Amino acid sequence: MKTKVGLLYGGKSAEHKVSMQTAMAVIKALDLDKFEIHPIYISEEGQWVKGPQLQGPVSSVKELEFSQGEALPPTALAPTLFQDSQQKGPFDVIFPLLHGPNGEDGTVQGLLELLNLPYVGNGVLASSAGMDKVIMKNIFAQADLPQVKYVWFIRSEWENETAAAYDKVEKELGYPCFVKPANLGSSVGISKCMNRSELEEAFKEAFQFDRKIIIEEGVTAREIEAGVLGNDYPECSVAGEIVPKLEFYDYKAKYEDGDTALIIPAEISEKEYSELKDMAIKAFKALDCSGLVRADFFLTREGKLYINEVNTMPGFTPFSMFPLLWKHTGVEYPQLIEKLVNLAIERHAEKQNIKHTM
Ligand code: G1L
Repeated sequence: MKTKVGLLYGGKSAEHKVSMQTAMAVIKALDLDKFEIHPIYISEEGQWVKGPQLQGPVSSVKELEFSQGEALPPTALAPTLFQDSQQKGPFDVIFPLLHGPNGEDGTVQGLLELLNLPYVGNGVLASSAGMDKVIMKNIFAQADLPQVKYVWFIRSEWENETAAAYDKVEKELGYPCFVKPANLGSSVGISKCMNRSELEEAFKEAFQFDRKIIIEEGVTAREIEAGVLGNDYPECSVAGEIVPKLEFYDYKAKYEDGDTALIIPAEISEKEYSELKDMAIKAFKALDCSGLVRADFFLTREGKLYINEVNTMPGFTPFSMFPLLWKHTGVEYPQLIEKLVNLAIERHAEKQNIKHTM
């Protein structure tokens, strides 16, 4: 019997196109002798449309943008999409390729939990905690993971005591510092500040994107990343380095120009790698992750390693950091996808044994 994979992609977000491209790559990599592929497209308007089973790779994202059929909001469509008359799902596993406020923040994961369907990647808790930089960093702090200094504010605190907010940043962090919206997966609304007037501008900018912002101490450091894969016994990939061609890459550089170089494996010492690996796994466990995570670090010239953040839904084309890190570790893209599907099914099976009453 083939494993029926429901591929969920598109979505109401700035990353709609990235999701479409990623879906195309995943379809191409899935072994059709083992898997049936059932596409579920989420339009930019947020309508969910179930397409016909795919018989092979598609040559254009157009082929994945279904228009007719049952186009409804997910709540209305969920029963027809995910259940048949025997109350058994038509899919063995869902592969959610979604980013941003309605995909990787745990809401889609919550829908899949209610439908009792296995799904690839992180659960509700890790997905939502990982979307909020402040919550994530507070959890890391509690796990004694080294981090650069940070402070945060909600909009009303800043509005009511504006000068006090800037004073706090200057007293606790100083310059340079980075101001970021707490809740965005991407790098929009991020500024580097060298003085008070830049700080004031940066607060205004960041608060356009979120009601909560985080300010981080600026350190001069290399950016090193690693992939973590597994459930209860996660494993760490080799490390990779991101070398930005600009001093600090903004949204445009990172997502449009592709103006960064990836060096895999990163040229770091054995001792540095060993420390990084332990930290990546500790972060994975601290956030109660499952499936996968990309852990991002800063490494200073003095050899001090800080965890920056983890990404519960990292870039996932064959040319993205996470799949490339695993390729260099010995796991090719199709194999990586198969492992993730199996991890999803295992986690779901284990959960079925949990008692809910005495
Ligand atoms: F399902 C996985 F494996 F957990 C998974 C899901 C989503 C891995 C990576 C992603 N990434 C994305 O969906 C995206 C960053 C391409 C969003 Cl557009």
